[in-house]
Amino acid sequence: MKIEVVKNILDANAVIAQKNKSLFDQHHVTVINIMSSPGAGKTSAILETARRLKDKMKIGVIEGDLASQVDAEKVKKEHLPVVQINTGSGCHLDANMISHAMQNLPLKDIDLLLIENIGNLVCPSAYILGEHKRVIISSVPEGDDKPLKYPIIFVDADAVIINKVDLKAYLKFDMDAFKKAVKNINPKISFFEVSCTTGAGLDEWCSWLTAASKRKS
Ligand SMILES: Nc1nc2c(ncn2[C@@H]2O[C@H](COP(=O)(O)OP(=O)(O)OP(=O)(O)O)[C@@H](O)[C@H]2O)c(=O)[nH]1
Ligand SMILES: [Mg+2]
Ligand SMILES: [Zn+2]
Repeated sequence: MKIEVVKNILDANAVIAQKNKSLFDQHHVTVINIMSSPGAGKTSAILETARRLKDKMKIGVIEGDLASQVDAEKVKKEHLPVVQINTGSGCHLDANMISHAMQNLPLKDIDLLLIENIGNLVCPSAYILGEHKRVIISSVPEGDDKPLKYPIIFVDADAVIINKVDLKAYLKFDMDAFKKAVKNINPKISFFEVSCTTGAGLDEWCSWLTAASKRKS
């Protein structure tokens, strides 16, 4: 019985996510759901991506955190439209939250919407939001064993950014072992080795994102 209740919640979420997606498609907005553990570099990646792509496309952001507007304020300084969602004790974003947040965004003026999910490698994977692509950010200090311990987050992802490669010299991180573990879960996933601090690898990531975006005609 308990399992049935959970299933109903996820079914209800999927219905709202589909409505969100229809609205995004109607406005030709490409939506990326960015998931990672706390501190892996979601906000840093959003800011660096926006700096590189803002002359090519109009970017909007939804920030998810339990509390505070810290991340939204950083995005606002880049002069991008942004909505902050505070979940209180909630450990993931869901489609209903996005449905409310998107009412406060100028969708007709946005080509690419970057959603920063709550820092968590578990349940964000179960809640689709209406996104077109799912991206995981892992980072060198977290260790190369995360795909073995938290496989679920990689199952439906389209790309993995491995951030903080500037710290490789100081930490043991076996890149081949990490990629092998991810490919065992999801063979089709794309990898980007980047540093949001030095800028390494960000152009390749931005090219992938540009190709993934459905541009407005
Ligand atoms: N050395 C190094 N530090 C980085 C890099 N990217 C981000 N950081 C640092 O890592 C910390 C966390 O980065 P954020 O971008 O805030 O991470 P986040 O995933 O948005 O964090 P939450 O929103 O709290 O989950 C900050 O101190 C960043 O400056 C990187 O490529 N190299
Ligand atoms: Mg953040
Ligand atoms: Zn959760």
